[in-house]
This record gives sequence, C-alpha cells and structure tokens, in this order.
Amino acid sequence: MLGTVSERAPLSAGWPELDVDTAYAIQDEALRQRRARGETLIGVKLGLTSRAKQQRMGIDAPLLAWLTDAMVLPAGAPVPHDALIHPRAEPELVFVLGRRLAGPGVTAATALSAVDRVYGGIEVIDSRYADYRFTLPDAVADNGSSAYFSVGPVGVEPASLDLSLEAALLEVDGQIVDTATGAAVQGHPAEALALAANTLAARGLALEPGWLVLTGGMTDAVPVRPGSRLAAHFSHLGSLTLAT
Ligand code: OOG
Ligand code: MG
Repeated sequence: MLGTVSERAPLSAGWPELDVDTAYAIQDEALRQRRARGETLIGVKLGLTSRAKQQRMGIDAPLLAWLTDAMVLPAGAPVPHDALIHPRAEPELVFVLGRRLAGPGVTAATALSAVDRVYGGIEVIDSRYADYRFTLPDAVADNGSSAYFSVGPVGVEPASLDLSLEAALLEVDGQIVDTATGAAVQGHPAEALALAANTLAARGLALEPGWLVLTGGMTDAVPVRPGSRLAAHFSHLGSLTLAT
C-alpha cells in the first residue's frame, strides 16, 4: 500500500466473481511492479491466522502476501502517516529461515527445523479499502493490507522456546490493551509457517533461505494514531516501540 493515500471500494463490489486464485494473480502482478521499481522480495506474511483477526474481519481463512525491503520500518523510524490511509498495528511472531522450505506435506515440525531465528515484531497494516471492509479475495488482491513492519531486538533459536506459550502484550499510551500467546496463531506459529510453505507449493513456489515470515497478528490490530505510544512486549523476545 506504499505511495498511495486514497482509499477505494472493495474490488468485489464491482467484480463479484473475483476469486482467490485471480486475487493471488493480482498480488503477483503488484509484486512484479514493485520489483520493477527496484524493491527486493524479502519474504512473506500470513494474515488472518488467529481467531482475533478472523473474527474482526469476518473472514475465516488465512491469506498469504509478499514482503519487500520497502516495507521494513527500522527501529525508531517514524510511521510515515503521509503514505498511509488508516494504519493499524498488531504484534506478530517473525521467523527468519535458515534453509529452503518447500511443500507440499510440510508439517509444523519440519517447518520449525528450517527456521534460523524467531523474533517479536509489529506489523503496520493499511487496507486500501474503506473501513477495512473486504472479502478474502479483496484482501489477497491488496497484498494482505501490507504496509510496514518492524522486527524486534531479540532473535533466538526456535527450539529454545515454546512458541505456543510466547506471550505478547500490546500497549497503547501506557495501557495494556490486548494480550495473546503464540498459540493464538493456528495453535502454534510453526503451523502458520507450514501453511505458508504448503500454500506456496500449490502455486509452484517455496519459502527461500533468508526470507522473513510474519506469522500473523496474535491479537486484534489497534489504530496507529499520530503521537500515541504504541509498543509490543514479548515474554522472551524483547519489546518494540513504534514511533507514531
Ligand atoms: C488483513 C491482513 C491481516 C494479519 O496479521 O492477520 C494481517 C487485514 O486485517 O487488513 O496482516
Ligand atoms: Mg499481520
């Protein structure tokens, strides 16, 4: 959603037959255009992997979207409100892959064995659709509302933690507004990673070494208001603050 500041009606409003496969083709074309502009593909994100997110959006299936280097928000860098419509933030567990992970048939255990490090993170989403109202194909075509993300300061080997028990506290202006553990994400974030590998396999693709994988908002997302203090605190993976 970078570089555009206007919202629009959902694609499905004027194109009711838009299906998920076509939406992924739209997503791929948007990635092609980003790469043509010089952006580098650095990984994928999953969306709608937790019940909190699925219930909020009224969609009961996860999605996949592309991440490029232009979406990285370095620690302390301000959220670029001029380039955003109605940003929201959500805490996520982030994997960095040590080796290639290709489906089909990838299990959570296999998936975890391909992970080099896990980090806490915050994703800043910004749907281009008014009021975040969309169908699954709409959200897929919009590259999963991807805008920016920050990765936290502490990366550990995944075997050193029980990621289903890793907690995130979401803080807004000094109040903890939501909490969740990694179990909120498909039972275990490695299940989300396996899902990413298996879903990509159906499209003839794989997760590549060095890629980042954002496993999906653990809690519901909160609005990012200029001047507010927004932070995520993880039990073993440190804290991140968004410069809003
Ligand atoms: C769709 C993207 C969802 C997540 O982590 O669940 C997402 C949206 O809610 O706008 O990034
Ligand atoms: Mg997300």
